[in-house]
Amino acid sequence: MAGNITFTMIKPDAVEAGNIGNILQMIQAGGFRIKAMKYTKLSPEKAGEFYAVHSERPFYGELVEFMSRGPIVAAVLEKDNAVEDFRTLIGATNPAEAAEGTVRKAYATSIGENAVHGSDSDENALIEANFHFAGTEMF
Ligand code: DAT
Ligand code: MG
Repeated sequence: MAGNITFTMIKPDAVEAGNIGNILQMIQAGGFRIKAMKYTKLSPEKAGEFYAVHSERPFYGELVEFMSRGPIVAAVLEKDNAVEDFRTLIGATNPAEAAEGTVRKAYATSIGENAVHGSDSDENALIEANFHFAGTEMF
């Protein structure tokens, strides 16, 4: 059965471009309820840990540098079928391939700087939510 939470980050590029409000608007219009949210900044160590699964990929260093270069908005979102529906809302990793109406189509500038994160499985959604938030910070 599909789970009902996912984890997202509004990435440094979208924060720098002033798109926090626009992206939160799309998320809420998409039917997601905010369970937890914070404005924070990842250290290079934390960014590296979060993306450890990509540590052997050629873009890992660039990814860690990008994700730690400025503040982000981290949030836990609730909706039926949250992981899959949120991946649909944000669109393909590469904005050149993202569908019309998706967050990445609207706000991502490249495959590396693609405005938002969305968990890829129910298992990872829980791991990622707990990586950023204590149980007492989720409502
Ligand atoms: P997603 O964020 O859609 O889940 P992913 O998990 O494959 O994509 O990769 C994580 C992030 O790494 C992605 O949002 C941006 C970066 N990335 C992925 N592929 C890349 C590439 N070919 N070049 C540069 N950055 C890349
Ligand atoms: Mg991913």
